[in-house]
Amino acid sequence: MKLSDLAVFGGTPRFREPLHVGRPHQVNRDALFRRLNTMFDRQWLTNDGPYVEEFERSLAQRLEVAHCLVTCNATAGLEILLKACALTGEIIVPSFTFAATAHAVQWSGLTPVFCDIDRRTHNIDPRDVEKQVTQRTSAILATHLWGRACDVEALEAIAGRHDLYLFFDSAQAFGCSHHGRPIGGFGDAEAFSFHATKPVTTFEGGAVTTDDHDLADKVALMRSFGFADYDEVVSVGTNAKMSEVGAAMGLTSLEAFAAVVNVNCRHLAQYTRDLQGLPGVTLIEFEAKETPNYQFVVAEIDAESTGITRDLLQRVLWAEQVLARRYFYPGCHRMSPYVRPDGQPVRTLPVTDDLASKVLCLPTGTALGSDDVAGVCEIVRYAVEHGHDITARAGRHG
Ligand code: T4K
Repeated sequence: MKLSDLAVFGGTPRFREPLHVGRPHQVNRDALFRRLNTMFDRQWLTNDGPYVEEFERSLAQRLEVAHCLVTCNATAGLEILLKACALTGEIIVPSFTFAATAHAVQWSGLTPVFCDIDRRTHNIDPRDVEKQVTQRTSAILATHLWGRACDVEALEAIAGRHDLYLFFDSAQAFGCSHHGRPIGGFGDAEAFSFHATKPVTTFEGGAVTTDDHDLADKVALMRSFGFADYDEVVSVGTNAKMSEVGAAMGLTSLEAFAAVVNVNCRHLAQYTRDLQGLPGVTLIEFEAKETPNYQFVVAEIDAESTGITRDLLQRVLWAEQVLARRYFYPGCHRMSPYVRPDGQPVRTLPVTDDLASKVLCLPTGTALGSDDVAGVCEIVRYAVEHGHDITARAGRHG
């Protein structure tokens, strides 16, 4: 292979069709259509229908939590949670997370206070969390990034010491565990996502899980206009219900979950093998004693060792139709709704900034075969082994 064979320099793209970081997983369509037929026969399409109830029961059992309340998406679930607890002032959140974590706080009229992360785990750093606690802080909202659990115990201790609510954004952590216990029952409550790209999907959807009976009652009311009964509104509320179509898909998708995790796990093992020994390319690892869902293949690209920046490597890959993603660049603290009027972040977050310039998520999921993974690895290996030459040539071509 020569440099000019790379699509970024005019060669033919390696893949005819784009490879996405995560396409929706296939489900058993016959099973789904059977459920939809039943739904039409029952003439019950939404508002706590039988599929929603069945899906909630299955989830609560699986997550070993007293209450599971499904919602139209995770973002709405988080917003309802914040509202249900009547929070005020500041909520401590990681910056290195999907924008929805911060948006749910800001959208609720609260102030997100961004925290730095631990370099090894990519999760919120409890030491920095404690430094950010003020008189105005009312909660910590921590993300289990990539499905790897936060330092739950340290966060619980901080929340306990300062009398704060503790929530987890578990949008990426369905099926994952912490010290062998399913994520879902930690803190005061957790919120999951069942977006189209998730290992369990309801097209759009989410869930709030909690062991707190009062909180569960409030969330249930608020996701359905505050209706306690017909004509009886007892709280403010919104419409964050999941439809029966979504829940039917969720139940069907749940049946495919183990197979999806197996495929993702196999892909990660292949990436790890094929990229082994490549200087400056590190894949994040998952603890074998936990139950990761392996939804993300996360590489850290160290430009000093590779001679090619993460961004240029991404350009090389995109040209080959490998749509690798810079999740979660640039970090919420640098996104325009959250910066100061002069465009600068309110706080500097050195670890977040460093990782936001290094992380590249590679394609995985059931839409990929092992030949696809091998092809992606060949491109990454070639690009890194010729990092300096590619950088020089890209510089000349702009
Ligand atoms: N908190 C955290 C920590 C989260 O990660 C998320 C969601 C949330 C909260 C909010 O959850 P929800 O309110 O959405 O339930 C995607 C997902 O849209 C988002 O749900 C997810 N996190 C995030 C990590 O990834 P984008 O901006 O990358 O979306 P998009 O459209 O580019 O999709 C990703 C890939 O999937 C693309 O390569 C295209 C492909 N795709 C997408 C869809 C929708 C398909 O092939 N088919 C499809 O139908 O955010």
